[in-house]
Amino acid sequence: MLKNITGSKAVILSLLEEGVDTIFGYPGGAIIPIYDALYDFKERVNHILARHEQGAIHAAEGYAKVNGKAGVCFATSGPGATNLITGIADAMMDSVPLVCITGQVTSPSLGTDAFQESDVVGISMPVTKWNYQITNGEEIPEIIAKAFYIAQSGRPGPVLLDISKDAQTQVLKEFEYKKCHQIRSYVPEYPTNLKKIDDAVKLINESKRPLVLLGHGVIISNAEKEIKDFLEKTGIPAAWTLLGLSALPSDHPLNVGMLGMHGNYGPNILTNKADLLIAVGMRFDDRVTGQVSSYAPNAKKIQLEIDPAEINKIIKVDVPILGDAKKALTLLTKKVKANKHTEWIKKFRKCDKIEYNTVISKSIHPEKGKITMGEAVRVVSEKTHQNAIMVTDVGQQQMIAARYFRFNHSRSCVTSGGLGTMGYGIPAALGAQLAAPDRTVVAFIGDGGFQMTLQELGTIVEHKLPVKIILLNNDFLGMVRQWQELFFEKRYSFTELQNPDFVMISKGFGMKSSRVSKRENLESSIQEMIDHPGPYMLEVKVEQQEDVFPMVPSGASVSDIMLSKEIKTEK
Ligand SMILES: Cc1ncc(C[n+]2csc(CCOP(=O)(O)OP(=O)(O)O)c2C)c(N)n1
Repeated sequence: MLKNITGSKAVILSLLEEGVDTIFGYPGGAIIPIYDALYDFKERVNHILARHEQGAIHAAEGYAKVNGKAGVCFATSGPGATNLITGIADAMMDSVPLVCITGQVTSPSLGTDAFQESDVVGISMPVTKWNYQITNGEEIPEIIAKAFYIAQSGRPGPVLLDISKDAQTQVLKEFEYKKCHQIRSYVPEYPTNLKKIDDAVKLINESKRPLVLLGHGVIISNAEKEIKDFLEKTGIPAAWTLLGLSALPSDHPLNVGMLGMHGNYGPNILTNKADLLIAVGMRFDDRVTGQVSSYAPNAKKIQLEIDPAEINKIIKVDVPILGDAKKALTLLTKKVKANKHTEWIKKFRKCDKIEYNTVISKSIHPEKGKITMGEAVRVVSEKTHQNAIMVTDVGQQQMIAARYFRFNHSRSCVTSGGLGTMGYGIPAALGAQLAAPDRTVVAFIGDGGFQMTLQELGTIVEHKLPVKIILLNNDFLGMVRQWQELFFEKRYSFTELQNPDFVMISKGFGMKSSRVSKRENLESSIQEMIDHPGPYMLEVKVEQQEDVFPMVPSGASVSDIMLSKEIKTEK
């Protein structure tokens, strides 16, 4: 037990007790004491000074998504704290464990509109899993222990601790750190109900056309092996949500592709032909279900879900199985009959052919015209042998990357799913690289999103992180332009961008960079980028008005998926 240490030192020691070795942050007046304490621990903690608090928090998210541990983020009060809010909301939507620590004005001045005072506890309340203000330094170890427990247990999420400046400078009588393993009235995980497992087994054994919907929960619960065992025993095809991407290798014979608005043709239309859906760690997001009233009308539904709030929230299910996906899958696999669904899987493969001929071949192997986003993604994927971590920003490039990048390993897709936060990609990529220093990290970024957080190129260069940034530049806010084209009579209201010289900007930060606009130079440019040992930004000038297809128009049924502007679904 230590005696007479400051609250600030207690913060750092508590983080060390939790095994934290990387912190993303940005200092300011109200958090100077904590930064001062950090100064003595520079050898043990790698503090990454972002160039904007939004950069720090998205980097912490990228870090957490790749290694599964909580990302840690520091910011000062007022504007520092409010700059974290988008990232906190993003982490809440995507179940990313974060512990954010903000400095706050001294406790006597709380509520007086003191300089740089903002009520960050109030502001972040709806977008945190838990938040708390510390005004008595003695609470620091216990509250930090709780923060890590809450952020990382059950359905993970972001926690914010707001620590007043006087609590940081307070001298604590004693400091002892005890990890938290339980909190009264907080149930992170329910034990698996064996009766429900039996009910599910019966439905699975009877089903002729079952489909697994594989979500982020599979990755969060480290259930990659368990889902594979389940699929291989039952012979059931599996489709994934955007955040479930990479849980199952792309080449697995039971992998039938992506669900949702820009997902694959087969899993979308066949959702409505299935007689059983088995949702594993996914929350029936509107981008996946399309019109709810016409969703999967012929299917019974089983839902494996850790968060009771997600059961029956959007889709009424026949058999809810609350608890950890890994445990439930193990039980299910033991009890289900071995099976094959050869004829049913053939239907998916038939759809794949239709999609390949109408959409995919044109997108990834175009013969003429400007470079397409799809072919750039394909080449990067091939040249990294499906082993890279793929990071994206938000928009067309995100959907194209999710559709065409291929994976051998789990935890290899880092993207902003629920909130769809432009500006996420560059900082998330730097966080991902810090979490996996030995892996190749490639980040696909649009020209709009690039300009939202490009300041983090400086952070990447400072830390010599060998991130490869592929800027897919169409000189448009592409995804919005696509909606304007399809649904607003081509009235391109404020979506064309007057862009800067991105190569010059990147070079200004000290990052090696180049531009490619001709198909014949694409492969060699990408190879050069990959061979470069340090950070690299490759600008690819792509077709300006390419659309992402297939597309389930917003609010339409998944059966109404469009293969192109002209081709509607043959039902
Ligand atoms: C912070 C934020 N603002 C606005 C949007 C709305 N939005 C979604 S996609 C998009 C266009 C993105 O354009 P760009 O970054 O160039 O990527 P592209 O779609 O062309 O690949 C916009 C504006 C958003 N998702 N996030």
